[in-house]
Amino acid sequence: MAGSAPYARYNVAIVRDLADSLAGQALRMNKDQGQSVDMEKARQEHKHYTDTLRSIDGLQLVELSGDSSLPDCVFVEDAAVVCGDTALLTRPGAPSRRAEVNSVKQALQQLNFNIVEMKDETATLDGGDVLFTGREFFVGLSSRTNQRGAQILADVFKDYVVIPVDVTGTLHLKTFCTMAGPDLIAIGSSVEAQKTLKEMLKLTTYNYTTLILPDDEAANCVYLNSPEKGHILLHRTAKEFPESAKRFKSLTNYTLIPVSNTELAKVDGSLTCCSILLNKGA
Ligand code: CIR
Repeated sequence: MAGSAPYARYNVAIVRDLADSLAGQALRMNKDQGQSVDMEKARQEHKHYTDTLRSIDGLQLVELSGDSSLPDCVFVEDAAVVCGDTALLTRPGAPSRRAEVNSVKQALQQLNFNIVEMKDETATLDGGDVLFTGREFFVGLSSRTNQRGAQILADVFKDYVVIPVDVTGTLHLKTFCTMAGPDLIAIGSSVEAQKTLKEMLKLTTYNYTTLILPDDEAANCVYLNSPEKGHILLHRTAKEFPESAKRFKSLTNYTLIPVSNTELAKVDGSLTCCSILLNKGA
C-alpha cells in the first residue's frame, strides 16, 4: 500500500449544490424513457448525503454553490482526480460539463493542491471513470473517457500503474464498480460489469477480493476509513436494492450507512459522483 495512511483516510470532501436546472437539463443516457426528477426529494437526498459525510469524524466539507447554467454540476467527481498532493482537472467527455471544472479548480487551489489541467483537446476524462485502488488506477474507456485521457492521467500520476479497461452498457466505470474497502472491489453482476471485471483481474498483478452485488447500481458505494470508526461504507438502501443491501451486511467490522439516491439516479448519478474525497496534507 502506497503512503503510510490507511487506504481511503480522507479529511476533506468537496461537494456541490444541485443546479435548479438539473431536472430539465441534466444529461441522461436514456433520453426517451427517463422518469422526471423530483427536485425537492433530490435536494433532501443530497442533504442526507452531505450531512452523512459531515458527521464523519475528521472530515471537513467544502461546499460549492450550484450553478443553473451547469445542470450536472452536483456531480463533482467528474471534474478532478486527486491523489497525494496533486489534482488533475479533467476534460469531461460531455462538452456541456467542461465549465464545471472551474469552481472545483478554485476549491482545490485554496486547499493548496498542485493543479494540473488537462488541456489536450483530443483528450477526454471523467472522474467517474477513474478507480483508484490504493495500489493502481483502473480507467474506464467509456463514451466519456478516451485513451488519451487515460494516458495523461498516467503521465501525471507516475508513481502508479494505470490500467485502461473497456466499459460498455453504462455511463462510467464507477457506475458499476467501486472500492468497498482495502483491496475489495465491489462490482455488479450484469454481463457488462463482469466482462469489465474479468479484464481488470487479467491485467492487474494484485490479488483483489471481489464483492459481487446483484444490482449494478448498488456496486457504486463510498468507502472511507475513519480514525475513530474504521471501515465506513455509504451504500444504496434496502428499499432501493434489497438483495444488494443483504450482501453489504456480510461485511464485518463495518459501519454501514444506507443512503437513498432515487432522484439523481434518474440522470445517471451514483453515490460517488457527488463528492471528491481527498486527504489534505497527505
Ligand atoms: C452525466 O451524464 O454526465 C450526468 N448526468 C451524470 C454524471 C454522473 N457522474 C458520475 O457517475 N461520476
